[in-house]
Amino acid sequence: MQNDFFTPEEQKTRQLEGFQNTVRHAYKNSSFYRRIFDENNLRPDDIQNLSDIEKIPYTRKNDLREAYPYGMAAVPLEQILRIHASSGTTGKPIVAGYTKTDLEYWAEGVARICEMAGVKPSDIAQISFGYGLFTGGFGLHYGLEKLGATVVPFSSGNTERQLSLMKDFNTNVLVCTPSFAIYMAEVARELGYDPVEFGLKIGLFGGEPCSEAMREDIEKQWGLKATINYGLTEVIGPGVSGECMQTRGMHILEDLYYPEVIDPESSLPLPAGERGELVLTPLFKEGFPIIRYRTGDITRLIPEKCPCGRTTRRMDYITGRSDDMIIIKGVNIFPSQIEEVLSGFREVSPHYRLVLHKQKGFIKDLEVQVELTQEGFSDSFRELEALEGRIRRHLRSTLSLAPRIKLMEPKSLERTTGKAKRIIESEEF
Ligand code: DLL
Repeated sequence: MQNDFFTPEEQKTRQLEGFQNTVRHAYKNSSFYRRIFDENNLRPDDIQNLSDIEKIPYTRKNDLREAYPYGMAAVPLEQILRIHASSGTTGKPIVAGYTKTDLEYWAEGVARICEMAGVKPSDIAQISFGYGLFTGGFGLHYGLEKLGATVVPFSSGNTERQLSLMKDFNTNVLVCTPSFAIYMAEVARELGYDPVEFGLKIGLFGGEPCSEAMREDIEKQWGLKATINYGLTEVIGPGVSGECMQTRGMHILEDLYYPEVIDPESSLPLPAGERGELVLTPLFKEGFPIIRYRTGDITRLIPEKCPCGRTTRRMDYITGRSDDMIIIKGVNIFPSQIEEVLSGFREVSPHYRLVLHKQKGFIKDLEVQVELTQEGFSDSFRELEALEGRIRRHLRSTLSLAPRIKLMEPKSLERTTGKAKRIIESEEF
């Protein structure tokens, strides 16, 4: 696992080599990239150093949708050993196919992410991500096995049984979305347990944003160290980046994934350290290679070195997706801004929902449904009204816009065992 300790020069040499190999392979074997290169008068030999990659156009989600199901393949289908897909909310799913070599790199990468987070071969890890077309379950599964940990492949759902097996099997690592970790703690309490009694040591959380408030909540409730990791189906699945035990940003496996950050509007590269849209190129992929993929995820690369000594750069937590931005009455809002304001109120739970009231396709109004905690709940109308007023004022000063607030009873918002769905659209006529 010395890969995380390369000097910057060694890192660059490896990245250039990986980039050139990927470009050569894609040009030769992918009809999609052959067309893109030809249209732009590019040849693989035009990539002589890392800055040359800016000559290559970005690949976007829509390109992958149009290529459904196998248009991105660069090997004969008999060499594809596994297929995953991400459903998204609209349109056709995005398909990813993996060769034997791709699966080996993937497992190796996820193993490195788990090791960075402090997981040891002697640990017992329960995987509560869905197994199936979603990459979360299988991705973490093979990575943890590669590391030598004991895997309990529970998959998602059936929360009470998850908890009872966790106790019986002496599980000490929990692998799931942060929102499911919160929900599991809630169910454990309802069953009369203090989650700390479960003896969990490390959480490997990913697949959706996790605010600092959520992390603190999870760590306090379970008495574990919560680490966050990141990835996406289009690029591989989980295992693109993950936190070391310093938990100050996610180390990107830079020998395997080449990161860039661009301005989502102008599409131009941003100076080091600035926040923008993350663009990724996996440097080893055979099955469905992808070059300069616009992830839609908003983050920044952290220029400072990590105290852990690894030389791989870290990416900051995702503050939103470029397509999550809500534009309402000309004001741009990211759901994470709302989450941050809400997390400052001890009367409200980490569960919230944003309802976009639309008229003729435009967002007319934003309603923030805020779930109260048991302590925040009150019989007094006046107290609730005062709380609502305080939340609205805080949101107005952060967003420059005052959304509608709807206080919800404790435990009334739907819980999920996978990724939380925070945004709902409602069309008004
Ligand atoms: O969610 C892969 C994954 C599974 C990563 C398990 C980590 C753990 P998709 O279903 O294709 O793949 O969704 C990818 O989820 O573009 C981000 O918007 C979001 N996402 C994933 N991890 C994080 C994270 C998997 N740590 C999309 N923080 C990505 C914020 C995340 N968002």
